[in-house]
Amino acid sequence: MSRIITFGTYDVLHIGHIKLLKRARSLGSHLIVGVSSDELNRDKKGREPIYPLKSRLEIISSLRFVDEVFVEDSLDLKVEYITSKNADMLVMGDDWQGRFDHLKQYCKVMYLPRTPSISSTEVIEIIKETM
Ligand code: C2G
Repeated sequence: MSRIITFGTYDVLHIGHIKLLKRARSLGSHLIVGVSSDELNRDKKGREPIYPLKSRLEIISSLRFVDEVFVEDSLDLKVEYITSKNADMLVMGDDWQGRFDHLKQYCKVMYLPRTPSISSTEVIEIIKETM
């Protein structure tokens, strides 16, 4: 059965993350999540994650529909990650639509609709406003 791989920072976990991971897992029999390092998040989002890597790894690996986690150190190592994890399919939210099509020579690539109007950044803003 197929091994699914996906990547993300997964900071300040919210329903959009959960829905993506559940849908990804339902497409196969084993879900592997590459959790972005703190440094990679700084590069991607220009800020430190709220939850440090150790916490984000433990939170994601505690989800019953996640089978394996590892640290994603770079956006440019996907071929290495996909091959070393023997992934059959890469699944990402469609905010990444098209960005990983070049990986179709290594595995299937599927983009799933993002859950609307929620993001870690929005959650952080809402919390700040209610302080
Ligand atoms: N996501 C979603 N709906 C939201 C927010 C996020 O479906 N409302 C999805 C994203 O599309 C992504 C996953 O949840 O597939 C993780 O989101 P982030 O933690 O924001 O990850 P991102 O910064 O997109 O990092 O190598 C790829 C990058 O590491 C992805």
